[in-house]
Amino acid sequence: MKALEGIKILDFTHVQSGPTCTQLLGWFGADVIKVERPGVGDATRKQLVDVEGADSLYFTMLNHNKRSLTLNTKHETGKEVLERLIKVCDVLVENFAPGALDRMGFPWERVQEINPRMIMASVKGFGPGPYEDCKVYENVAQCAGGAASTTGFRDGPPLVTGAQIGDSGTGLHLCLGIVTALFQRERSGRGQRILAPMQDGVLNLCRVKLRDQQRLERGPLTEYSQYGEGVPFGEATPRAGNDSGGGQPGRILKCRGWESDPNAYTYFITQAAVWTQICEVIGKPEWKEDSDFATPQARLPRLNTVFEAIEQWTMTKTKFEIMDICNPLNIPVGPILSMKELAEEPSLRETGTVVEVDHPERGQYLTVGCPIKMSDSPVDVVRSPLLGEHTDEILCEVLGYDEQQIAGMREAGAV
Ligand code: CAO
Repeated sequence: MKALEGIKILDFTHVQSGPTCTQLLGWFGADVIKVERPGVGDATRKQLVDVEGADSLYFTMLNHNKRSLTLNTKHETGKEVLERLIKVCDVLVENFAPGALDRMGFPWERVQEINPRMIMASVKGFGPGPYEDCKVYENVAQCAGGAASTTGFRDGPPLVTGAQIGDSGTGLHLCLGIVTALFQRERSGRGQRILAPMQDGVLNLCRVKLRDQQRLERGPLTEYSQYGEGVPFGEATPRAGNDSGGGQPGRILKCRGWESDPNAYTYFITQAAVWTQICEVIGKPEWKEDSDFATPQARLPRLNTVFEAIEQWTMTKTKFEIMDICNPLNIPVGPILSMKELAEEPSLRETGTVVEVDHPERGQYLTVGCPIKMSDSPVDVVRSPLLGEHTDEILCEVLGYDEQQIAGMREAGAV
């Protein structure tokens, strides 16, 4: 038994944000029916292709544990099929451009009329307001949600991050909204509409930067490097390089091998509670008593000196040796792990976070499994469906069409 067993998801998602949400629902045990345009399918199937003729990794890695149904929702018969699907499904998830469902003839009011228990969940770039009609992709959301203006170094341009906080981050927000609405429906008997705008999701993840915006009105941000460097603050939360976001100063420092290995770095946090251990480890025992360095307050204007000394030590060790030395002393450090190192890490394979999947067109590939572990709802990662692989199965099992009817629909171009 899986947590969401028996829940049917009508999955109109494509590209990344929506598919990450419905993939999670599939991992939690829901029956995810991915609706795709006949002969075309999700555009990502054919984007960044690495094996000719096979679905791309972009598609396969975002669409596990789903069934694929091809359906032309602009065809009259296709619309009839869609109406029947709305009647029997619990959740409709979509991340079309604004207004696409309305143009298809299925606005929220109509969906609700067909099935009052339906939960209709949407990702859009922006919520109601000046930009609500815009099409939005990952980096646009990172820029419009405050992430880019606060990422990067002070003397450089705004930066986007490799973590897909606009797409996958919003998919997570949407997923939480869906399971919460399913819970509420247990008591109310009613469905509801859910909107997760990407701008809002990114801003939510940048909450601490809005915190700093308000702190800035009361004085300089003392934990930012620029404070110690005597650089005045402007009006908005600045970019802080690799400074730690919290009250415990931290930086990324070079480790042994940095000259040739772009990932020979460690994150190092000068946590106040373990300052004496840090002084011992880096060979600066005199700093324990020195009034310029003994307290967090005294260190704030001298963080460059502090981290330069720590880096002199980290450069003599590998990032893994630093972990081994610092962890027993409760000094928080983190090696900068490359994708190669993560892909090869045995413990991640054992927990199912990195999974090897077999695919009929492309053979074996690696993917990220479910990052949420539930003791009573284990996850089996099932390969992504081929385009329309389950069309007949779904039309027959879920909607009760017979072979002849399905053949007729196919001939008419509806499926
Ligand atoms: N049968 C018939 N038509 C279908 C169909 C089906 N099964 N599935 C989709 N279509 C149609 C849609 O109805 C739409 O038609 P209209 O333009 O006539 O209404 C058309 O296909 C294209 O859909 P779209 O506008 O959503 O797709 P796009 O490639 O032009 O835009 C994207 C892509 C992502 C920019 C846009 O969908 C969007 O802004 N989505 C919301 C924000 C979002 O999720 N962004 C993140 C994407 S991941 O980086």
